[in-house]
Amino acid sequence: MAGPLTSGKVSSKVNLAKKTFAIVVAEWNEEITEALYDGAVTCLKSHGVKKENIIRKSVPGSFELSLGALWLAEEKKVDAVICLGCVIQGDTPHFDYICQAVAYGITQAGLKTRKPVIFGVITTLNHQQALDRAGGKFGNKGEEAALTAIKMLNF
Ligand code: DLZ
Repeated sequence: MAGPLTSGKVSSKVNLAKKTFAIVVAEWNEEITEALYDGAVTCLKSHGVKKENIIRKSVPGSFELSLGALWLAEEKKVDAVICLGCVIQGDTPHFDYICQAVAYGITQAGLKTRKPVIFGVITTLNHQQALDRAGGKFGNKGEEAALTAIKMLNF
């Protein structure tokens, strides 16, 4: 099922050539998160964001996205932060703790800094579902996250 942000272009009232985006990428499930990153960068560039105004930082896992995002959002030059991660369910409740913590932490980073901090984290039951959302049959969540950041800057 598609949401309003599936893919494509949004018209921007703000001059995106003057905006700086920070992208935090989790290293866990790297194959997926790198595909999300590619989707986000392609989307930002296609909307006129300059390559030099896209900052990339890596964190070990999705749990660390919140703090990475907070640090970046606190930087004056950063206008929006996009968090990219992929949490795949295992045999233990670990999945639930990470998903809850990262959703809460990313929300807090945005509220504390009053900047858009976008939740581009795939939470799936298996690897195939993640592939489907990282450039597969359900689009690319990284691209959606980038579109969300652009929309929030136009709020
Ligand atoms: C430990 C862990 C596990 C089991 N699974 C994932 C995952 O599916 N996706 C992800 O991004 N990170 C995972 N991690 C790592 C945690 O996010 C975190 O990096 C560690 O618990 C250290 O704080």
